[in-house]
Amino acid sequence: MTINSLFMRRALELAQHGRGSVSPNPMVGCVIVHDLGHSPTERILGEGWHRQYGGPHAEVNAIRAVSPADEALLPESTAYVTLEPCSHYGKTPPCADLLIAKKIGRVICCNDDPNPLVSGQGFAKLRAAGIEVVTGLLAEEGRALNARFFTFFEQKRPYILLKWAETADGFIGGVGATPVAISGPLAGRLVHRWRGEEDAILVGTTTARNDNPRLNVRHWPDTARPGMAGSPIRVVFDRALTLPRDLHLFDGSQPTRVYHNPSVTSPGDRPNLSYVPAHSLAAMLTDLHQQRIQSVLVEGGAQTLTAFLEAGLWDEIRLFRSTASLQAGVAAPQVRGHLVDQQAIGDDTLLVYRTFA
Ligand code: AOF
Ligand code: ZN
Repeated sequence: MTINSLFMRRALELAQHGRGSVSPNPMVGCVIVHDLGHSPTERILGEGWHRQYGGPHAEVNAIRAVSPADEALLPESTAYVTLEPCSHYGKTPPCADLLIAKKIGRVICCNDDPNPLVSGQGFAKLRAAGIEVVTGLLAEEGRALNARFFTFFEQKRPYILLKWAETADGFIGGVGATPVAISGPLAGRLVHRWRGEEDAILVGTTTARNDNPRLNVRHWPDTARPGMAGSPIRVVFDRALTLPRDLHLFDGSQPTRVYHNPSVTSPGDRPNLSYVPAHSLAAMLTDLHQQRIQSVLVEGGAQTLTAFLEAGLWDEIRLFRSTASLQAGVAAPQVRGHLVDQQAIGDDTLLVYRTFA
């Protein structure tokens, strides 16, 4: 490992402290190291990360951490930042301006910021001020850290997580309409934690009808993200609008979007319940993007999961495999992807697949 990647790994590590508190902003970390010219050995002058949506960015916190005595060393120092410093006046002033004002010697980043408000302009500002800029260091790690943020801006759709539980013999459901429990209680709690981490939760009509899910965060503390107006939103694709109106989904307790075929007339919006015409999954995802939804957890059922898989519209699969067998029922979808994690959750095995390694 080079010395540069060592410091960048530290910056990536710091960035992760923002998990759950900065969405829809990216997690960003910054380490300022005195390493140019005079120092015999490198020394960290300051570290910081983006802690809170709306709060100071990583670079600001790192600069603030530098002692007054060390400020004079900034022209001989490198700022390792996991993301291109911003160039815009958002909730905070531009980080590029701060780095220029502090006369930082060099800036090294993992990735360009995909946000069109910034993209490339942060680097351009720094270079115009004569600051050396290097980007692309640990680029894959940087992208994986903020996969939701990158997917949202680059693909103009939310990051899509598919979740299901299957038996050891490959069934996702039983023969009739009555739901069968496949994964155990610990897996169930974990799913509630995941719900709290994503912007939206989606189910298909069959699951909505048969399971009557609430799609809320009950079995885990809901750390509502400050950037979101109430989280997570509930989503159902009820093409022909045939779902009974007394389902939990329609109780108005959380923002809910019901997508339907444009040819069907909707009953009209109610508080926390919106009806949106969409002729395809892709159209639905475009609307969610317009609603600034960065991620969606798809909780089934088999038809819905298969539709996403077959359209290639997924980024991550979280699959619980139980030890039970059903012998008959609804076959689980086939998975193709990189297995990136595998762990025991109670009696079940959680397998995580991604489209990227
Ligand atoms: C950075 N450092 O730590 C973060 C950046 O509304 P604002 O002012 O918080 O700006 C949000 C945008 O700024 C966000 O969409 C992304 O483009 C960038 N985030 N930039 O230089 C940081 N969090
Ligand atoms: Zn910034």
